[in-house]
Amino acid sequence: MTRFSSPDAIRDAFSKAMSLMYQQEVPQYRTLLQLVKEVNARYLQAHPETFADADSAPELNRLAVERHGAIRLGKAQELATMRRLFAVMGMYPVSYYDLSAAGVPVHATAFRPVDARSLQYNPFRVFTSLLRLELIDDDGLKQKVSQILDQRNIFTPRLLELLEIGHAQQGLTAAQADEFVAEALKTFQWHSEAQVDGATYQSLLDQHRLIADVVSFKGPHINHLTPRTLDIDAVQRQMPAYQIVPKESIEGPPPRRVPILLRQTSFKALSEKITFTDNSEGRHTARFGEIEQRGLALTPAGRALYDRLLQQPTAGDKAAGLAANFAAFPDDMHELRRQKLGYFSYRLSAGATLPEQASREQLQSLIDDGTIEARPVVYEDFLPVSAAGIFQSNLGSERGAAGKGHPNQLAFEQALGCAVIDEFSLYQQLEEASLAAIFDRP
Ligand code: OOG
Ligand code: NI
Repeated sequence: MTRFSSPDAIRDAFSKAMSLMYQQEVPQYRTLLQLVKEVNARYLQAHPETFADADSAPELNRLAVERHGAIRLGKAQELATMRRLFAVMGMYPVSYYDLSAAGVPVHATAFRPVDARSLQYNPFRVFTSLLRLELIDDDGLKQKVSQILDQRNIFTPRLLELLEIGHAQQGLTAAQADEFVAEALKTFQWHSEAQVDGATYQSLLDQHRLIADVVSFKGPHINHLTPRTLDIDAVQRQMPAYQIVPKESIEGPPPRRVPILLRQTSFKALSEKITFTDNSEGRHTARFGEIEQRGLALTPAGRALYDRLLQQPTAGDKAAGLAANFAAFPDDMHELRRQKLGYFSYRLSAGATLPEQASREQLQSLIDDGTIEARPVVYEDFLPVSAAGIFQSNLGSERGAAGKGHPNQLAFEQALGCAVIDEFSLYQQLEEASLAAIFDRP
């Protein structure tokens, strides 16, 4: 029997290689990593209870390796192959995100690990969006774009071979996995030589900056990487001291005692020199760095409340108004659980044994008497309104017209070649499995 590398190990190697590559390509990202590391260390010093459990080593490790990235694809076939590429690393498409509501002509999914152990090992995710040609209203340009994209191949021949080999063997050997990581990385790397001439670039840009970014290059360069911090307000405050220009405001919920979902901010995209096929030169603004703080995963009821409060008009100052609106969202672990607004994972407290006759109906009293502990399940996904804010802050002011769209999940899944996984069902399963491990005795 040949031994194969585990998908977790390949994902871990890939995410580390990607981070190294991006640190070289975008030195400000290296600075950002340093800042986040310092802020996290200070936070843990000030809050030693954070990962105080005996079994918290994996969580600390997770914090150190955790990040997400994003790419923007041009055509269905690219997305379908990307799905196979990510599957090798144990990453599957979760959730459908419609960005067209915010005037960004893409829809998206996030490829990520789905089971608890893989998430703990390395939760690397890639937000992957697909251009929606049908939202370009200029017919001539639309035709030109599809011609350019038709001719593009963003994967190396060897990578395609390795995908076939992996499929036939049902795995990759260690040597093949190394080669896979190196070949896959090439798809995500930056090319300063555009695959269009200067005039074409300009016409794409005039339609929408995003279209220029997707169509003008040989590959879907990784456009940002995002480490996870325990204190995003501190990172946001300190960025200028590190010569990093932060986005004006943090996306997502306001600061709270119990963090929920996801808060994100970024630094402004770099303006980079590029050369066109006619040898003329220009500048392109696409690549940036982002930071995020993750909190409790919300149930559909919690999410509905979040969405409602986020959309509520704010009085006066935006940040203060948002905080005032969110006063209606319980900010206490016990209350969040009692009102079933979030998902929790349960386990027996250290040294505790479950009474003989105990059943799920007694969950609350077993928590009250300290037999069982409830811990918040971390949100692993993304927020479309935040994502649109991140897109817009880095694409600069809107140019041209991107038709306001409507979601089209079916078309996205046809391009992908499968249905996306429902995020709520994953969190529900996690909670359920933790209860089953306590109560379903043989
Ligand atoms: C993706 C923006 C979405 C996030 O963290 O919400 C995203 C992009 O700009 O391509 O990464
Ligand atoms: Ni992001």
